[in-house]
Amino acid sequence: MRKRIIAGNWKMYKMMDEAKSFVAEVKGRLPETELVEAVICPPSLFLAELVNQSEGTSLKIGAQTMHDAAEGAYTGEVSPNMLADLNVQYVILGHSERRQYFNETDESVNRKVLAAFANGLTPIVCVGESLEEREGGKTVERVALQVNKAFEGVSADQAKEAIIAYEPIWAIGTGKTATAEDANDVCKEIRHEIGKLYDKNTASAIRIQYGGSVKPANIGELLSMEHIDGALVGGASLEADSFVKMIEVAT
Ligand code: G2H
Repeated sequence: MRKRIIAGNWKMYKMMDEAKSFVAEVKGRLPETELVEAVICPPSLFLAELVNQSEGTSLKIGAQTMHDAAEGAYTGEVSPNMLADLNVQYVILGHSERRQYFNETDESVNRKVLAAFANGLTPIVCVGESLEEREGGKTVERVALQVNKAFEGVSADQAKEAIIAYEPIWAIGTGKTATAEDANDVCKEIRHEIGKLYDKNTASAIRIQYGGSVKPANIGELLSMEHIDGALVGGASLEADSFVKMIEVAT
């Protein structure tokens, strides 16, 4: 059985005090369970503080992006080994906002996925189609291509540990959610693609999240689907109550 994973993607929200209050509140309220992982991905400025604050609890901390190089003249960037050095465990890679506003491509996402594994970080690899691609019947083709490129050079053992987040771009921050059935259909195709790239064991081990306007009211239905193992949550992960509620529903 795959362990569920609910990850909050805070994007560029919160001040340090708010981030610390959130963790202080949430860490005491998370249900004791082996069935669900709870992850918060804050802005990189807060990572060190939140890793320290959540030490010894079940709350895990992830980054929202990183560079693929170990070091270098890359103004403004953080490296995979810097994240690993802080004991950050997860890193979101290839989020559609990174692809749209920061020129990330399937190739750069692949380099980052390889760098994440090389540094002991678990990548949350985001894939998803635009509204135009969905309406043109190109969803599966687009997502399959993203998966194939992202996993180039990744071993089966590594792939088993990876997380894929399926986020249809048209459902991000818009209040529109794909129906649970539609989301499940695409997650099933993603699993199928992993099966073709590797084998059945890898396909059944890899965890696939759905993302895009997930909230306490709809997470239960999404998680009831066979191929949806968790959620990548933006807006609804910013409030402690709502984040804890989603973990409770997942448990
Ligand atoms: C999609 C998601 C989190 P939201 O980007 O990655 O954000 O839940 O606000 O749609």
